[in-house]
This record gives sequence, structure tokens and C-alpha cells, in this order.
Amino acid sequence: MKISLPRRTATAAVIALAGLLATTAPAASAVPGAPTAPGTSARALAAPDIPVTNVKAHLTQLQSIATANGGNRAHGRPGYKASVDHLKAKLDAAGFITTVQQFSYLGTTGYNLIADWPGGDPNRVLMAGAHLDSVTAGAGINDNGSGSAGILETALAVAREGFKPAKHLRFAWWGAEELGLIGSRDYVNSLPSTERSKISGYLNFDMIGATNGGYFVYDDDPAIESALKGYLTGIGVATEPDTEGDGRSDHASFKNVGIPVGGLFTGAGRLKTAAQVQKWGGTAGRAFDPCYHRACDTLANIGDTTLDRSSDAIAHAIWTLSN
Ligand code: DTR
Ligand code: CA
Ligand code: ZN
Ligand code: ZN
Repeated sequence: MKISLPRRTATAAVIALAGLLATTAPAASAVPGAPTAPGTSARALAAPDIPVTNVKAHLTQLQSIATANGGNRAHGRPGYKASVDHLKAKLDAAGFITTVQQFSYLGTTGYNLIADWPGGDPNRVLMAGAHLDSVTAGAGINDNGSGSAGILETALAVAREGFKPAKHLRFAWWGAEELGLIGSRDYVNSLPSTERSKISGYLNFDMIGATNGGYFVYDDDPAIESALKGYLTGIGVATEPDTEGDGRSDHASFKNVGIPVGGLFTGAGRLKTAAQVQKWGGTAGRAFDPCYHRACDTLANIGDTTLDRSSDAIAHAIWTLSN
């Protein structure tokens, strides 16, 4: 199903989708390399490693989209819609049910991209989201190509593995976050309260590949926090609660209506302290992301290690929390 609807009909699209959610995920046996041994349930398997080379390939494509569209992927600019179209095609090809939700902000059309993985309990929906828009100053590769690519590759891993989670999985890419969390707020407001109450948790990923990064886990829902923290501490990486972010990204739209939220962040414009360098390496007195909201937020502004660990943490959290 391909939907591109004006704001007023977005609710109808959500209701129409609900009927599709009970359908079965593509059979694991149809996926090359998927487990087929009798008694082996895909549900019991651990999350796969997310290949950072795949995540970086998505970032290369987002960079090309920005370069071809005046250097950015900002709300209302052609690079934003091109980013949506690009991701949608990948998700459609992998078997997701995608919806483009249009909204209007200050006279300009914005878009959210929603991708549902068929199957799972429609009354228990686990969501992961990232904003796909950049600021006008640059390509927005760390902010927030990184979160967008991290959840995209996790979604594609769900498809590759033929994952059959107990909960229903939904991935989302938000428009106009940089103008005040506009797209995510529009999505939450457009959901009938019955649909809203089915969302058991929302995980947000905004800036997960800082070059001088740290590992900040949102200090919110304890189960989501411990899934993300558990992965990182398990690979020997210390975390800190996020103090730069409360209310500053799309999780706030969900938290505001009582949905449990969490997420991971590798830092923005704040300076790394000497104590944080002890923990994570990097440079003290320098911003976690020195190119935050600047023209230099390009493909060169990505820390491969932060991006890799963060992407693996996303997959771990999705696999764990959906079962
Ligand atoms: N919302 C981000 C910047 C940001 C600042 N603090 C946090 C904490 C957690 C996630 C994101 C952020 C931006 O898009 O500019
Ligand atoms: Ca990895
Ligand atoms: Zn951001
Ligand atoms: Zn930003």
C-alpha cells in the first residue's frame, strides 16, 4: 500500500493500516541464511551485528542527495523530499508497509515516513524513530543522517533476518524536527487515542555518530534505558544519562502524551570534559560534534566507532524490547 495523503486524511490512513498489521511477516525460510531448523524460533535469536559499512553507505547516499539539492536536506527544500523518497524505496523493497504522512508548517509541506513491519501483536507496538531533516546550513549527516541511517539499517536487518517479534514493529522518520519537533508532534496528534494507547514504547535516535562523541542514554523509561545501556556496558562502553536533551528531540512528542520513551545520543555542541575523555577517548575542551548545525556536518563528520556501537545498540534494543 502506498499512501501520500494530506493532513486531514492521515487518521484514515492510520486506521486503514491497522487492518494490515495483523498480516504475517515474510516467512523466515524465504530469507537466504535464515534459521530453518525445526524448533528454532527466530524470536529466540539475539540481534544481529549491524554492519557499519551498510550504515555508512546510507550516509553516502544522503550526502549525495544534499549535494544534488543545494547542499541541505531541510524542511521545505527539495533535499528533504528526495531523502524521504530514497528511504521509502528501500523499505518498500524490503517488505515494509510504508506511509508518507503529509503535514503543513508555516505554509510549507512536510513529510513523515512511517514503515510498519507486518506481523506482531497489533495491540503492542514498539516504535523507533529519527528525524530526517537537516538544518539549512548543511547536509546534516551526523544531525540526523546518523540516526536515520541507523534505524534504516536496523529495519533492513529485521527484514533480512525474517524477524518475527512478539510486538508489532514500526519505524519512523520525522520531518521538521529542526523547526520544533513538528513532524513527530503532528504524527502523535493525528493518531486516534486507541492507536496511541497501543504504542508500548518509542525509541529516539538523534545524532548517534559524533566524531568526538560520548554515549548518552536517555534517562526515561527504565526498560528502554536498560536495553540500550545493557548493550553498551556489555561491550565495555561506559554510558552517562543524557542531560543535553530532555525535550529537545522527537521523543518529547511521545512523552508528552504519556508514551514510554528512551534513546541514545552521542553529543552535540557541548564540550567534552577531561573526565569524559578518560571514559571514551577523544579531545577535552572540544565539542562532541564540532560541526553541529554547520556546513561541515558532511560525511567527514562521522565517527565510525560511535556510529557502529550506536547502530548495534539500536538493533539490540529493538530485538530485546519487542519480545
Ligand atoms: N535535537 C537535536 C539536538 C540535541 C540536543 N540535545 C539532544 C539530546 C538528545 C538528542 C538530540 C539532542 C537537534 O536536532 O539539533
Ligand atoms: Ca556493527
Ligand atoms: Zn537532531
Ligand atoms: Zn539539529
